[in-house]
Amino acid sequence: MGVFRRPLALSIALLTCITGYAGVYFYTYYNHKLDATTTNYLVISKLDNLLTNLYSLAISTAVLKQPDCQLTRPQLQKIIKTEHNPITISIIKNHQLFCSSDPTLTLNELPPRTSYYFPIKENSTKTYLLFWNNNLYLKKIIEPGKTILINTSSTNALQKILTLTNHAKIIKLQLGDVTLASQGADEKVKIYSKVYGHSLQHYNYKLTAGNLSSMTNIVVRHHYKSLLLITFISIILYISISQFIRSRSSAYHELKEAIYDDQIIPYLQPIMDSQTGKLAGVEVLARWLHPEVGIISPDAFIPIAEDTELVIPLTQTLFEQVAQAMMPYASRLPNNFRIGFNISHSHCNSLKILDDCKAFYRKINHPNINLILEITERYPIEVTEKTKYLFRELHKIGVKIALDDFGVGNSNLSYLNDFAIDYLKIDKSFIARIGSDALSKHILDIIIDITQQCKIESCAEGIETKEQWDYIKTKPVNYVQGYYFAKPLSIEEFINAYIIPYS
Ligand code: G
Ligand code: G
Ligand code: MN
Repeated sequence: MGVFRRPLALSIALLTCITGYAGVYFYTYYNHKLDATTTNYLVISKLDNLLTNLYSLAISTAVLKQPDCQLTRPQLQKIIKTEHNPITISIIKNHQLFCSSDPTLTLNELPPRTSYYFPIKENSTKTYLLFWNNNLYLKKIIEPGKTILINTSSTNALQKILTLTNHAKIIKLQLGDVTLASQGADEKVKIYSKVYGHSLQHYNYKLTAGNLSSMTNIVVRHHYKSLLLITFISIILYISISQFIRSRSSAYHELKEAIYDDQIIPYLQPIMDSQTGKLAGVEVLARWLHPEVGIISPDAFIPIAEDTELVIPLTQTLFEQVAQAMMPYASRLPNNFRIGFNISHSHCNSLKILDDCKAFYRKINHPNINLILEITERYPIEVTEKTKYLFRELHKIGVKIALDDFGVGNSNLSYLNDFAIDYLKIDKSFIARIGSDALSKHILDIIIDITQQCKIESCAEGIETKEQWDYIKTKPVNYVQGYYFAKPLSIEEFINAYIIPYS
């Protein structure tokens, strides 16, 4: 009972929170992956372009007839004329510079074997890219002892391509043993949400694109507002679910469990004959014996029962418990002993109460007992054919109908006729004002008058003082009830105080 309330609300709130976080994480992850893929393709196409360009320059140079440099140089210069980047093409013969597009160039030294060589095409042993003196060269061997060397000024050409996109992305280019990274990045740096790529033209390189910081880092840094919002929503959700469960289903379920767990028990308040002052009956008042809270007043749970169908089993259990407990003492009770049950207005729409009354009589099985149903006058009761039928049938089996709390509610005198009311219970608020103001006293006298005129029995509720009792004593009221005579008692207390001593 109640114990599962908090974990349930907490689980739902946590689930929402985790789902929200996961959603943001995967959204970010997916977006960055997509971004990295796009970057990769872009860079690959630029690299392929560059390499294809260099390669085709080499091919164009290889097909030239090279009788001497004088004739060859203009042709080389013509080849590079269309290039945007500063490019030099040189032809080397037997380790000597034979001819170069740049007439000022003196290439004394060929790139040593220790510089970074690697085949530009897969399975190609004749065309290399190489890094030498911070420059990038394409080296193509066209026949033994004859080489074409194309210089694209510097490695900046590559760096520029690698750095051309969104600077949050890191790109690493792997050419054989050499790794180049986009500007500002250490090539050993760890890359998160990686995407790998290869040349589309079968050049011999590998590319990685991704992010420098971890995904969690990016999510926290870029989406902290969403995370805060999700956390906030989860907290609100937790609070509202807890409240909702507490106020609604939990109260209902707790009461339902209590009814079937026999925690709802009857208390009996003695009702006295105003002539003799002796016990004439009892009013059954529900109490909830809560294992943790203790005794709970009906004001706290009767409204929940009245709003739901629980009022029916609740009343039923009181009927059964009272019948069961009083059965052994029925013959020792005073003649015409009145047992009054409070019946909700919502209960009057159901014929079930008729069966409950029959069952009660069957169980008690003694002519001494007079069953009374107290229907509060505080809420209007619908006068329908069904209710009229119900009250007729109740009368047939000897059940009396009392109008409870009379005078404070609708004071609907037509009920007296419609339901053939047998008994009026005068509300305690009129009794409480005895001796204080004349008007209330007057109203009280009028109500008593009505009962006289209509030949209806009456009971004055809530007598607490001798003064009140002395006043009522002088009036034609049949019964009295109140703390002055007795408080509501448990069945055991009632039997010990009112039955055992007199038998
Ligand atoms: O005994 P107490 O003053 O706590 O009762 C408070 C209110 O609860 C009273 O108006 C009384 O009529 C109502 N009440 C007590 N027991 C029952 C019951 O079994 N059924 C209904 N419908 N009302 C009850
Ligand atoms: O609505 P109904 O008349 O059923 O309510 C009866 C309620 O009045 C019971 O809950 C009972 O505890 C309470 N009651 C009984 N006698 C007295 C009394 O003398 N004074 C007050 N204040 N309440 C009383
Ligand atoms: Mn009552």
